[in-house]
Amino acid sequence: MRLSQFYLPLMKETPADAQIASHRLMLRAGMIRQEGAGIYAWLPLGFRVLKKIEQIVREEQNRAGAVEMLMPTIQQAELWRESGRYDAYGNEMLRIEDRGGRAMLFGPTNEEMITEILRAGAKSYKDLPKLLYHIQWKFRDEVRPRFGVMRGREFLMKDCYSFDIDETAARHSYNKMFAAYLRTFARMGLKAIPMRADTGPIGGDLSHEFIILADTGESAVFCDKQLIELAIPSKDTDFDGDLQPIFDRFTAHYAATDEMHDEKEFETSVDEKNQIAARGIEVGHIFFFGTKYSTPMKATVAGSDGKDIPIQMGSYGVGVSRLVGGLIEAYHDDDGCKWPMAVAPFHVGLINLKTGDAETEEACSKIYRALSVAGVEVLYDETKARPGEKFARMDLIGLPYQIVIGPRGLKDGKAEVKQRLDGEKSEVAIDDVAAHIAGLVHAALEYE
Ligand code: P5A
Repeated sequence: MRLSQFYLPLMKETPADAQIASHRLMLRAGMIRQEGAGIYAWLPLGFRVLKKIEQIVREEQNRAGAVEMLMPTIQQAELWRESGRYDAYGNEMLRIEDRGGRAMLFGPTNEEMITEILRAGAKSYKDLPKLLYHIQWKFRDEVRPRFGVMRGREFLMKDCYSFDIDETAARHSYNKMFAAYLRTFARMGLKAIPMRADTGPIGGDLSHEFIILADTGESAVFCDKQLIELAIPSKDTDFDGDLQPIFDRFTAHYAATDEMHDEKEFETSVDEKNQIAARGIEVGHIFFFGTKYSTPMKATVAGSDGKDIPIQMGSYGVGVSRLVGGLIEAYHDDDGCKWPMAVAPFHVGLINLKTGDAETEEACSKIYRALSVAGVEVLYDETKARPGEKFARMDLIGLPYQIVIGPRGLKDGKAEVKQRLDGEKSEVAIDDVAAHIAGLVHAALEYE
């Protein structure tokens, strides 16, 4: 992509209410634009990161055996009256009336709708188990939308729902999502720790929040340091096999959010040197709530003896849009973002130091084409801006590699390469630079 054709409206001054780094950087780097309280437009650069995150989430859901679908954002109040949540959900629900006076709402979550969908199609115990998910916008009229996309009112969530015949089978579904989440966040470069959590308006009594540690996080959390170093289940994990050992390994150490925290247990079960009392960002939350929805909504299947059995359910959420902010909190410095390769909006930034100079332009075009052919995503700065401005802009948007081409280097047959993550610079022969960088990019995109 040529920068002159892209839309990258950088901001010099950020609004005073942008209190945390990720919010400021997303505005400054032209990733989002605020369109209302807690409502954001995703500008091209931010949109690319959002889509990368979404795709990793999708791949890991599919690997775990979940099946993708898409439910609407607008729901009928009637469904929520069936479960009893229409009134219980309170002011966080955005209620709408259509022209016929029917009560509608913008979905804050989809337990009711998916239960209605499954109840219509699954009749026998042979139709279970099922794991269904979608990636769809939600609306919650939060009291205090803040920190940009971190706590928005409109936000993108992946929500998966499990349907099982009994509690043992439901636990297996829970474990599938538990393991899939460990993989999902690790692939993005995040250490997300599963913690015992409160279930709030979703319900049930088994629940884990996946938390990344960050000083700017909204949750107070307590855990054992050893959790940070545990090995993540690998690509060849058999999701139909026994996943209990994975669950057991990650729940053997103390980890709880504020609401579930037991100070006494924490102090007695965790070595003092391993005690972490910190703040964190909730990037995912999984729930097992049994028949909380299936009983009132009469979602049953016929068992092998012909008797009706209420379906055992769970739900599993990932904050896809929140993760964009969460990733910046984990990966930035004073100059800007430092994207891990897997979620970077482009893999490489190519800087032409002397736009208008025929030789420099030809060298850049050649590298640009070679990288594109090799499947590398390049943002090519061929604008007329001053070099200083180009460097600052590239640092701000934080692409993992920068290739800098100017007449001086060209004379020696050299390109300068900078790695954004550690700031390390090196010189590479101009004829080799495309292949060299393509190799590094492809290696960084590989995962376990
Ligand atoms: C699980 C899936 C649920 O809604 N129902 C379907 C269950 N869980 S949850 O914890 O309430 O939300 C799941 C994840 O969504 C993100 N999230 C938000 N992101 C941005 N702004 C918000 N206001 C917001 N609220 C929730 C979180 O990452 C949460 O873990």
